[in-house]
Amino acid sequence: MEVQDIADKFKQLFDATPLLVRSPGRINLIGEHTDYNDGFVLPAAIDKEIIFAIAPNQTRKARFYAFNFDDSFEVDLLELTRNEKNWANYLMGVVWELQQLGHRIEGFDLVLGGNVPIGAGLSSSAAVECGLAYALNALFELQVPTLDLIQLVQRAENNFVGMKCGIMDPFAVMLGKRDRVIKLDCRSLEYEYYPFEIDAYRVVLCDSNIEHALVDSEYNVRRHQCEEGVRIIQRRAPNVQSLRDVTMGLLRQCRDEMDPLIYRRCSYVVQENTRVELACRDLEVRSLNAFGKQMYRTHHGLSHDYEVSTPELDFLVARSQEDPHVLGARLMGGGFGGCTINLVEVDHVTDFAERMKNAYYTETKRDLSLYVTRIVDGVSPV
Ligand code: GAF
Repeated sequence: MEVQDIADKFKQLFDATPLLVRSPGRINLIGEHTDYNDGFVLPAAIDKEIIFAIAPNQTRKARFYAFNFDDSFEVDLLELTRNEKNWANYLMGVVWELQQLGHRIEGFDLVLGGNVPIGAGLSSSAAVECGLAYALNALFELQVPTLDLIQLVQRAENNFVGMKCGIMDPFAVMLGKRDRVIKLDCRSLEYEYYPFEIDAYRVVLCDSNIEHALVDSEYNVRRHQCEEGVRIIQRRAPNVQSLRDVTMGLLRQCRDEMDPLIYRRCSYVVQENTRVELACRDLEVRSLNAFGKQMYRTHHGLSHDYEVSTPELDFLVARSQEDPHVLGARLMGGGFGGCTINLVEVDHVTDFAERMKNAYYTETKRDLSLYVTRIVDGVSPV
């Protein structure tokens, strides 16, 4: 699907000249399930995008058309409520949160569509939400600063959609930069761009084609388990606000007071925060080998201690680990399905893809989808 397809559809449905905006999906190199623990992450925006065509319609209504689903939805902007058309909730959530900030959103028409796979852990949801937030901000000259838009998108997903996600995804989608990864401190929201110079390698995503469903899933349970861990740790260390403030030494001191399951959840998060720091140092000295090893360690923690993997994702990572042309691999995003992220030698990407597809089919009788990604800029006008 091209930008032109979206623009043509808009013309056909609404007969007006729209503003066009692109909004990318994201990858995360390392730092998984750390964002809602006030920790560190290392994401980037990628060349899978959703295109928006939008124009005011001089009514009180928003009219949406989702190209990928060939489905439409219309709503009175003064009567926004959750709907069984789930895709529309991501859009309404953004409008709702803008209204909560006191902005009057006039009626508008919208066509959206793109190639960010849904449920693959590439944050199609943040791509949809950020694209609309950016587009409405531009269309109605609301002058909401970018950082506020990012936080608003997180609230839209937390409150309207009901998924208690962290800040990483909207941050990467809005502020991604070509050929850079973002080291983000999810507590202070200070961030730094790191050059991601991997000339001889490619970031390859292996999509298990098992759609993750985070809203009703274990994701929110993991959040609560981390919070419970923090409450127990606070009995000894009242200054601790989140797992970000905890060392393995302190956690071990609290071990006897904790359910073993809570201990394992917390120990994963504490170690993952350290891994982000180490991985950034690896990038600074251009040691991609060491960086890749951190990725494997992350996967081990996500699978054994945080328990958000699936047999299929474990299989894919184990296969990558046997391959001398892969530096590192791990499940990416919330887990329970979706993709693995792999650092693969550029000259071996084709062989890698072939081998992984065959092995995955033999093991699971499912098809594997592969995406060789490039790191691009965050949301922008087209
Ligand atoms: C999902 C969430 F939306 C993010 O906020 C983050 O927690 C991620 O899972 C896990 O790192 O993508």
